[in-house]
Amino acid sequence: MKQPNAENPETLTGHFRLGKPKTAAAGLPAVFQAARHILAEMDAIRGFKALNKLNQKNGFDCPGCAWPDPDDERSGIAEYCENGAKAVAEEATTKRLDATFFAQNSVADLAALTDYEIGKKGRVAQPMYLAEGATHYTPISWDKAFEKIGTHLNALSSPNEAIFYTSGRTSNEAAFLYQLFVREFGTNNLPDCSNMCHESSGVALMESVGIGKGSVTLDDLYEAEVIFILGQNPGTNHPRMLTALQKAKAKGVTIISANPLKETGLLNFMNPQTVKGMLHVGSHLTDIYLQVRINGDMALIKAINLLLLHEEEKAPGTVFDPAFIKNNTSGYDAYIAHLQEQNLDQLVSDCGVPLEQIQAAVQAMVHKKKIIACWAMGLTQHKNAVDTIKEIVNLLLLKGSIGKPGAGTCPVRGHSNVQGDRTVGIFERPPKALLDKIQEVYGFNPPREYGWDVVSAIRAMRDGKGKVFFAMGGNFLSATPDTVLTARALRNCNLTVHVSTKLNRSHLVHGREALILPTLGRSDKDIVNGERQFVTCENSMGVVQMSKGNLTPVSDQLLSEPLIVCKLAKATLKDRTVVDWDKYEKHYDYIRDDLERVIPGFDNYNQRVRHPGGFYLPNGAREGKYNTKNQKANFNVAPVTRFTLAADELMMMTIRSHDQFNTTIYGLDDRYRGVYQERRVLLINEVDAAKHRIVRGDKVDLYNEFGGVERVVRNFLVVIYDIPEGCTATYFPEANALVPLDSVADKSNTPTSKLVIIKIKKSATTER
Ligand SMILES: Nc1nc2c(c(=O)[nH]1)N[C@H]1C(S)=C(S)[C@@H](COP(=O)(O)OP(=O)(O)OC[C@H]3O[C@@H](n4cnc5c(=O)[nH]c(N)nc54)[C@H](O)[C@@H]3O)O[C@H]1N2
Ligand SMILES: Nc1nc2c(c(=O)[nH]1)N[C@H]1C(S)=C(S)[C@@H](COP(=O)(O)OP(=O)(O)OC[C@H]3O[C@@H](n4cnc5c(=O)[nH]c(N)nc54)[C@H](O)[C@@H]3O)O[C@H]1N2
Ligand code: SF4
Ligand SMILES: [Mo]
Repeated sequence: MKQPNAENPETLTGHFRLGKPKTAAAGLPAVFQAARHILAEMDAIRGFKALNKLNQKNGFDCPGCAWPDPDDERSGIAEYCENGAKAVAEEATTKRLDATFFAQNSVADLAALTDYEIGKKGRVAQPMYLAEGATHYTPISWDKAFEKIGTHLNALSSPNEAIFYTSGRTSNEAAFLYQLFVREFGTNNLPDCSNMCHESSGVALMESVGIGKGSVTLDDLYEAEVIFILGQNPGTNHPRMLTALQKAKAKGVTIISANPLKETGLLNFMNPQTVKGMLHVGSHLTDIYLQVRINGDMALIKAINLLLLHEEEKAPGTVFDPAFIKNNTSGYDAYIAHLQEQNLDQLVSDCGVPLEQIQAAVQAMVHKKKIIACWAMGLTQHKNAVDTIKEIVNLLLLKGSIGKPGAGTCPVRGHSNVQGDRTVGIFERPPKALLDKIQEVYGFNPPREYGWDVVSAIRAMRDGKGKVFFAMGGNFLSATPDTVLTARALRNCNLTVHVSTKLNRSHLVHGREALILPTLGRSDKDIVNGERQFVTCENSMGVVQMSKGNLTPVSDQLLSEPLIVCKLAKATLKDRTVVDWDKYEKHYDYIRDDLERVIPGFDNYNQRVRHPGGFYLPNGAREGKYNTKNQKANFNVAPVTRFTLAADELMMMTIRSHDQFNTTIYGLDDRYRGVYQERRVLLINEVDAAKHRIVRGDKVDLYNEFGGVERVVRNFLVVIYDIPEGCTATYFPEANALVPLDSVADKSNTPTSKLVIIKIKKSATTER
């Protein structure tokens, strides 16, 4: 085994413990955990101050996920969940990393720590610079830092040699200015975390229903008859979705879940904001649990659609919605012909769900016309992700379940403003209308050639074509696939720059020179010219709201993201720029005024966003208007992809534990799944374990040979788990070194992080 996973230390904690998976989510333990995480990072007064304004209409947007807040009344005590509190604890920590810290800790020493240990160090407190060949970061002034970046950028032989990444926490204001600067500089190289996340949803929905976002609002969930949740673990990743599901349940909705794991949060929920919940009385959530095989969703949905067709044939016009289909869709006949060619037994065997359970799901839907489909990474990070999502849309179209209350698409977004970033122009494949508008409003001609997404950016850096890497947030090294290759790519750059709140591994696996630019987080008070500013974010349901931090920043040397972009633009473009960056530096209202002129749907932005709760952006699919090429909602015909595994091969999905936010590791427990104090674990079915002659607690190495390259991660502890045969699970990012860069989704180019072929070998290494 040649390639050790050097960029991701393979140390075990030595404290691994297994418990029983939990049968109900939240309750008192959630409240306890929230408090514990807050108090570990700050004193009680700061903690109270932060939580008191979290998700309130006059407060700040949760830096966790993109789940929406209620439009109407909000709880004055706690409008957040355990993981929202953890996100705030992580960001609002009072631990600070200044020049002394970086003088005492070399880059190599820090890189040897686990992601958990790195993250717990604290907030970066001043701009830091790593010179070529240096072992330690040293302080640098903001002016010098911008000058250095400008010099590097201007020395490139083409603007297309620079890459400008965005993670999804960046506000609308910062993101809008960022894409404006990047395009005036001359490139569309704007990869973002979305490329690894919901890109497949965006591509599928755009082609199917004409908008790359979901169509439902929170209130639709309460009007739905059926909510179908696929490839999503809301109990951990969108915990307040459970509150919404509980409310929907009380109104009589049927919940169907499709997931290879019996996720606790989908089973039962003890709402910590109710007396019952605190007394450990839970609400049952999922009615029909379809424990589908990894990537079995296409076959599963097709089987459902086929059985629905059989019912429709028995009583025409009663199961499908003929009027909707006739007036709004295209491709119905071809799709029905395709369904009729399907072999039900084959579909059943492909998805791994017993026929009776599929029939139960069909019975739950057969006479219902208000269905909502929710999904996340379990659908998007697959080779056939775009077609699978279109198959879900096929189901909704057959039932006329879109463009009316209580029905529609609900791709549940990840980062708190990932949807907003795309809305305001962070896109490597910008639509012509956006570029035309920028030209009209600003007077410069933005580049028309498409830029690099995440996967192509890594290839470009590897091949020496991408030379300066700039990241607006995120942790590119750990979040991307093929960690060893990506490390090589980043090290190949002349300069890597990270605008960051916390220290992370991407600062430690760097280009020839590197910079860390420390920035304000959501919870931080942002004062410009003596006036307190707010920024705005768009949640998963298209609501734009203001977010106003209220905590004193840990250092007076932090700059807000909008100001960083303005100063970067001035230092780089100098008198080449036609944009009035000085104006934007004076007040964020000026940014919003101009954003409104470029991006549709933001009319009277400054006025409307000051309205408590914000405003909804226009959404064609929600209103029954399908802005596709043919102005129709399109059925899609795509086959079930089948692949055979060799006898020693298994499928692996890389998933999140309950104690992390992407590469930020809050803690070492995955409480709901009963895994404690260790992240290097392999969840495997007992039959597969027996086949591989491994038992609980054994230490194994995982490897594969995709494209003739051997990839390996060492020291994973075996956990026997209720997961379908042939399927295994590990945590992201520990297993990312196994995800091949060239294994991507068709059309969306998203890494296939939910289906990696692996082999297992007992570890020869001793624990370090
Ligand atoms: N606390 C917390 N919240 C988060 C995040 C976090 O890391 N921590 N991350 C945020 C981000 S950026 C995102 S994108 C979201 C992610 O939210 P999720 O998509 O819920 O996150 P994952 O852990 O990747 O889980 C995917 C789920 O899909 C299932 N799954 C895997 N493969 C398949 C499959 O082939 N078919 C089906 N049907 N299911 C499958 C897994 O068992 C798991 O339950 O959460 C956001 N919110
Ligand atoms: N194998 C595998 N890989 C995956 C996934 C998977 O499921 N499996 N999921 C993918 C998904 S869905 C996503 S979205 C990506 C996530 O990819 P990223 O968005 O790149 O990663 P994060 O871990 O969210 O980034 C965390 C870092 O962001 C910085 N940060 C936090 N808040 C702020 C802020 O307000 N401003 C700035 N400037 N910086 C901030 C901190 O320094 C922190 O260390 O990972 C992807 N990678
Ligand atoms: S559900 Fe998401 S946005 Fe809401 S409080 Fe929890 S982490 Fe924050
Ligand atoms: Mo994501």
